Amino acid sequence: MIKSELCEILGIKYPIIQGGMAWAGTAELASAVSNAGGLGMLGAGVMSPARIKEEIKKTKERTDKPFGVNIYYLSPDVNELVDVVIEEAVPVITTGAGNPGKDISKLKDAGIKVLPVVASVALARRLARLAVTALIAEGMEGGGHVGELTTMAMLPQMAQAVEIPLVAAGGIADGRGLAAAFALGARGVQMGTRFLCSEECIAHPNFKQAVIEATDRSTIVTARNSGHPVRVLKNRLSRRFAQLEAEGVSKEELMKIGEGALRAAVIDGDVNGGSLMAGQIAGLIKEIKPVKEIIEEITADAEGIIKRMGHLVH
Ligand code: TUI
Repeated sequence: MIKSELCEILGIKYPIIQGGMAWAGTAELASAVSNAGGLGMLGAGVMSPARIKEEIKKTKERTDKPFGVNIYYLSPDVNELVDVVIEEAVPVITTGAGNPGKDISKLKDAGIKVLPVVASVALARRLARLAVTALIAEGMEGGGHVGELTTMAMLPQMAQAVEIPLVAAGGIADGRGLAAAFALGARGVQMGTRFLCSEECIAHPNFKQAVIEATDRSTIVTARNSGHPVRVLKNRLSRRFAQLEAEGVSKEELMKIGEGALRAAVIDGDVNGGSLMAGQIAGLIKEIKPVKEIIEEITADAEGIIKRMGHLVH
């Protein structure tokens, strides 16, 4: 069986964290992932603090296993969201799209495990000094808000720089990816796009179908000029987005369009006008499966791969 120290640290069976996807990371998905032995995550994303509180309550009703909340640091409600996770004694939080440094001691004092998403060695070093629980190194292969480095290039450099456990994210959706993550120095993986295409995820069937139909070159990064680049499936909106960017539309305006469009994709299934956030690995995903099957298949495949890799040593 595949296990690592991440399992002991988080109290989970398999070293797999579900990406805290905005709109799609609801109680339904998070509780399914936690019940299957991974770490389920609620995507606070652009949800209001009141809404996320409801999702936390729903998740607690559906699982007695650890779960977490992802706090998106570009959200205007970050401070309130931090208060909510403390009030609700959420076991784990991940953070994204910013530096959560100012909130670490408050969260740790409340007994919450903190796993910031980082996209550079510099931020990893700074947060390691604040003794966060672990770091999620998310490469630009991932969907949604991305940095500049690839998972492949970032992991070994981060593993060299810090001693705390690392979780690899971006470009991982199967046993090969999990095995590779261990080789790169990670102690586990975070996956978003794979779990988006699960039976339990509430994302609209049209969005899931668009991922199933995607190939290796179906995604692009938009809004690079705005300082908040976002990886999405190519469609009418992403082409319009690229045009607005070229015309110099402000980054606030682009963010606003992006937020409304993410809801349109996930909830309404608008595959033309919606923001279909998905990672480069979308082309590998060919079936919508139950969360438990996804997790068990990936861990069993990784186990086989790691065992067979032993044969390379003579
Ligand atoms: O947060 C994500 N991915 C997301 S959040 C999201 S919600 C959204 N909704 C509408 C428009 C745009 C987004 C969709 N996808 N991933 C975590 C992540 N964090 N990836 C990269 C980073 C990151 C980047 C820079 C983290 C820290 C950072 O710090 C800058 C620095 O100071 O080094």
